[in-house]
Amino acid sequence: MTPTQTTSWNTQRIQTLLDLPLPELLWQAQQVHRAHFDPTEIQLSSLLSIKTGGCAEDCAYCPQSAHYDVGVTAGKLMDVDAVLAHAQAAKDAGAGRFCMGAAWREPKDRDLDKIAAIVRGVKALGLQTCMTLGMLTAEQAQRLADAGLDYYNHNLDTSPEFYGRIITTRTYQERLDTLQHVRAAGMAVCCGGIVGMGESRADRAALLAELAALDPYPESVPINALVRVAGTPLEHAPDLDPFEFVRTVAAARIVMPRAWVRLSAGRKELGDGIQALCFLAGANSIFYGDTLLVTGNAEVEADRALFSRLGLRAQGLPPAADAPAAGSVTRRTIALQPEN
Ligand code: SAM
Ligand code: DTB
Ligand code: SF4
Repeated sequence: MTPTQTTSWNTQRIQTLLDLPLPELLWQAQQVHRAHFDPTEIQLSSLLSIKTGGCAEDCAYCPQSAHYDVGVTAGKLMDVDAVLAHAQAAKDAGAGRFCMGAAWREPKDRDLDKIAAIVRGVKALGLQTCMTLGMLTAEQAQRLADAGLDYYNHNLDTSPEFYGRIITTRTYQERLDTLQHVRAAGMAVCCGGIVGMGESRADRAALLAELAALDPYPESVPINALVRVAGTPLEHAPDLDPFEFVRTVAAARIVMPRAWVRLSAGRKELGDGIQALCFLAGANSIFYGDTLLVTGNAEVEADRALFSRLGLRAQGLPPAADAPAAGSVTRRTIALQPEN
């Protein structure tokens, strides 16, 4: 068994976690989080759409699908230098990882030379690299790994049972096959899903069970809150109870203890209070930068202010001069207990 594998989390057990009173669930998640991470450290990933719109797939949430009239103009794969300029700016703003997305069902082999040049260039800037380009064959995954790509993002999105309501142009099994090719090529896996598409709590439990059963489970788990984009079939999806999002984050932390659990799309709409609860629930990564792929993200200045108010710091940066270290907070709290 690999170090990051867990075998015992089935859908039923995860549903039991999700059903806990929120204080119980958060307490369990916090204990797991603190056993593996500094709870004040947050990993920052910045996103860039390197090929936008016109996608052949019919993912019901996605503004980049050619099936829906959203007003996104389809573009070509960006040139290497243009991507590197965005990557440098992300690095200058404090990001540690640069994630690049393409609105493809799958990359064409003829695109991979340029993709490899982009990976090499971004790495040379001193950033970790992640790409999400759709389905990969084993050979394509190997070419990306050979170029030095650190992470590949490919989401399961939702439970196997709910999946058919969201996407009809590719199967759940095809997603699992791509993840297997990414692993076999030696890259780290970034894989998560979307909350708020009208799925049930049982569906969220089943998604987390699928993720936890990957062997090993993903190093990085993006939890997206659906961004309801006008023109997509999910434009009028019912409002999500934000505490359901917090619960999903907490359960992800518990069932995948060493994963970086990322607050992803929809973070801005969650607001500061719910984001703070998510950090208490074990989230320790965010998408950082003013845009996601085609929709807006929380602004960089707002994130800096939030981190300062919460005493959080970006991974790799020292704590602010006036911030107490995580360990000293714990010790001070203990010292305040009445002595026997
Ligand atoms: N085309 C590639 C693919 O789907 O494999 C990569 C890009 S795709 C935009 C990456 C992920 O973004 C999707 O799997 C989905 O989880 C997330 N996503 C896309 N649109 C979203 C939305 N409106 N709200 C929340 N998450 C979204
Ligand atoms: C992921 O799980 N979320 C990111 C990233 N992986 C590529 C994408 C979010 C997209 C949100 C809608 C948009 O801007 O297109
Ligand atoms: Fe295409 Fe990816 Fe959007 Fe699906 S999520 S429509 S595959 S860009």
